[in-house]
Amino acid sequence: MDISFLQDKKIHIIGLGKTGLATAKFFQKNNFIVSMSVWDDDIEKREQAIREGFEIDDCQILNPNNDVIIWSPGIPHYGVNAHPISIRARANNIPLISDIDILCRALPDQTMIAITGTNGKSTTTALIKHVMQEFVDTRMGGNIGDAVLGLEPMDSDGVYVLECSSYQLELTPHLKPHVAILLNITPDHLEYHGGLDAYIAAKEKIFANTQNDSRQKIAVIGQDTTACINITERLRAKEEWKIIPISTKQKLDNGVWVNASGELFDLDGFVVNLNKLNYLKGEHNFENIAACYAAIRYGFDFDSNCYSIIEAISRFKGLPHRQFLCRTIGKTKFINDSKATNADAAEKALKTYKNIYWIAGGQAKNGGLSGLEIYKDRIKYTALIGNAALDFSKFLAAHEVPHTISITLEQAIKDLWALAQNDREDSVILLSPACASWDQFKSFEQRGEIFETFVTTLSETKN
Ligand code: UMA
Repeated sequence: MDISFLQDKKIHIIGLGKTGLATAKFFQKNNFIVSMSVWDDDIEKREQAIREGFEIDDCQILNPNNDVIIWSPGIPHYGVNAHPISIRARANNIPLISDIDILCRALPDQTMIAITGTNGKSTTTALIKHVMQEFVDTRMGGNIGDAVLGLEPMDSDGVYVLECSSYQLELTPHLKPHVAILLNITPDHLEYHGGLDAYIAAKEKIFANTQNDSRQKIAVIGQDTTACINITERLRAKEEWKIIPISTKQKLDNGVWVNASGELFDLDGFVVNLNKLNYLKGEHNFENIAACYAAIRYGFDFDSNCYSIIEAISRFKGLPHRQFLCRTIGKTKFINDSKATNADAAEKALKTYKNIYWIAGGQAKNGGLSGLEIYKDRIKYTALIGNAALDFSKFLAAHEVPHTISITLEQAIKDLWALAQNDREDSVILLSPACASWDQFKSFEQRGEIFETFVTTLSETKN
């Protein structure tokens, strides 16, 4: 990695979460090239930073000729909530940049795949990493959780797979991916961006620059949301990208699409029926698969055919806690969807499966289970846990959904397994709580891990 463009600069790292800490450690190792300070509004983080030998500076005085500010993506930097350091930076004409921007400048020739979208970007990123590593050395980072400057170095022929949030895209003017993927855009983070137009503009920045080399640049764009269709039109007019549209809602003559029966088509015709895959279920996952397939099939020239891509996709088990198939006993599948902390997220799981033994409850969100009653024919029985159990019980009773109040997760699994074992049809025991976890667990991750632990202890014999 060549960071000589930063020679003798003063780096200010703002925010000491995942991004800031990894970035600070990266520059600590390279302190012969740059000097550095850090800042976080949380005093405990500042004290910890001092113990680790970092200089603290809240950038009261800035030098436009010499200072570089690496900004953590979650810290507001415009509008009424703009952080004071961002205001001082703007007054001094110092741009705020992300850790990803440093990576892009330090590795100008490296192949990069960037992924964004409102929904599905983490699964798509992890899926692409899973498939790409069959063919080439690959690193994955960005919004998915691993800050990019903390990733292990690799050779110049390796590929970075970067999940980019709208926050990060605004801070990354040097992003020049060979393959850029925009899955979908629906309203999100509007308070941060100050409105839908600004959010869409941030997402569109994934296509702002193309790498100045001879390779064809590929833009994979979902056609199932209006904002993305409009972006496709704008991009077509510029003729810088080869556009591969994708859809799970409409037939596309020049793209990758999935029909109502789950059949995936590419530019040459039928490829595979995605319902045959063991792990990635549901229409939202079909969009993720279509994006991954399009990116690798049309963005790279590996010694592979479409079936080796599909074969690798078929082995991807999904992200932890997101409709993750953790065990199958006889005709029953156990699905950990602990990440479903609200009704919208639980809906994705309820519409994916049939004959569901459902675990719901926890710390309720506004609206509770409202809207999910339309899936009652798919739900065989529900076990309710946590603080929401009583209210949810009233809701389910009003909609004639059979249920019990199990209180704890362990009891819920026992209650449902006792019933599911006697079910002659294929069934799923689904943890998709539509609630936050904090009444009974530290996090949704812990809730999912405990679910999986209990499930592994179940015996295959009948009670
Ligand atoms: N802080 C301040 N002042 C403030 C606000 C925060 O000093 O006014 C400090 C906090 O005390 C904390 C740090 O800033 O120490 C947090 O910075 P951050 O919010 O940027 O979080 P990181 O831990 O650096 O994580 C970020 C992404 N978080 C956000 O964008 C909110 C992570 O995405 C990402 O995984 C990580 O960088 C590594 O790239 C998470 C996320 O929620 C998953 N993303 C949003 C989403 O997916 O919807 C965009």
